[in-house]
Amino acid sequence: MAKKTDYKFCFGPWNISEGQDPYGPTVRKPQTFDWKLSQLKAHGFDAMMFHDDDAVPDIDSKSAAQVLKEAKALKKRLDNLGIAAEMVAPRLWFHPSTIDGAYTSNDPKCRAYAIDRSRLSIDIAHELDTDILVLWLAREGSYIRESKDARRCVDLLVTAFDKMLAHDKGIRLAIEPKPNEPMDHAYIPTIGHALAVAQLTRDPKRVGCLIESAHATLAGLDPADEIDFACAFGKLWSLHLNDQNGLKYDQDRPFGCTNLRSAFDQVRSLERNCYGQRGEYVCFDVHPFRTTKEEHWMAHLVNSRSTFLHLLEKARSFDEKSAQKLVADRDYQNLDQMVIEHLLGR
Ligand code: GLO
Ligand code: MG
Repeated sequence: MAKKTDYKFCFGPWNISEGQDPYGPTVRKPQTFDWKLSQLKAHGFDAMMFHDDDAVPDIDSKSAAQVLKEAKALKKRLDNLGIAAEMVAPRLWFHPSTIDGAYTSNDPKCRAYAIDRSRLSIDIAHELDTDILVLWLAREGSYIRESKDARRCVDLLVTAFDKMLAHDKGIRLAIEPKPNEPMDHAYIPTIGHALAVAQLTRDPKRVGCLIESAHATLAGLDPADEIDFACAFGKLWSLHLNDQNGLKYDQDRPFGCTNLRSAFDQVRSLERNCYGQRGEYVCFDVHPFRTTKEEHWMAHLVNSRSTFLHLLEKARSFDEKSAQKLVADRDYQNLDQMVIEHLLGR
């Protein structure tokens, strides 16, 4: 029997969020970075994900030398605590230069800013000893079709990725697709798009993807099928598990919160693809409900991890033999019921 994976878990500092939404301010006082790190360890997580400016705050006001000095100091702190850095992601959606997109901005100066900042993020990743640069292409899309040339934007994305790949021979780019929000339409909405663009770059084997459950759902796709698709290419290098209740704003609900069966299918798919056996982490990109009190602030992360582990038990104890018999007999009706009863614990 194949060796069972011991999964490793992580989250990002932004997942301990303060409750701001477009209609109201924060409702919890910001926590210190040290508190977040201590919670991570205390609750059985192994690594943290970092935006470049989570690792080095106020990054745009600092020289490259200063940024790298601070990244080095952070690495020391992480080492002392036994915490790994899972990835670094350039936050290319806050700065005035990224208002009209980053790599696909119509303004060449803005595109240059985005590429420079991405190269600096790669250097931070290097200091933090991770070879994964996550690219959530937040503003690479349009509000109206006529504002950008979508054909040219594909070229601009490839140009940007090529510059990153050339900057560091060891870096791998993990594209995190999302179909909409903040844009009306994004240029890389699905894993298929991400892996197709990877083929146009100078080193396709260093361009892969990150799947977020909610983003797949927003694209009208099944997250488990997206996982299988990415794994068929050996390109699933990171993962943001969470949940999403239908086609509305990106909710980042706790894993399994809305569709337990879909969560079960995602875990099954991870298992059959041996996700994690090449060092990949299970990350939860989840946010607390706005109603959450400070004393319950870690619950959405702790619960997501616990649901994952319960579903892992369910995936491993699923009676595959009986299931295969039903498949052979094309008795999907009873296969369906078998899954339901298994999830109900009968
Ligand atoms: C937003 C994304 C975002 C990214 C994060 C890492 O919808 O899921 O949370 O995962 O910024 O780049
Ligand atoms: Mg995400």
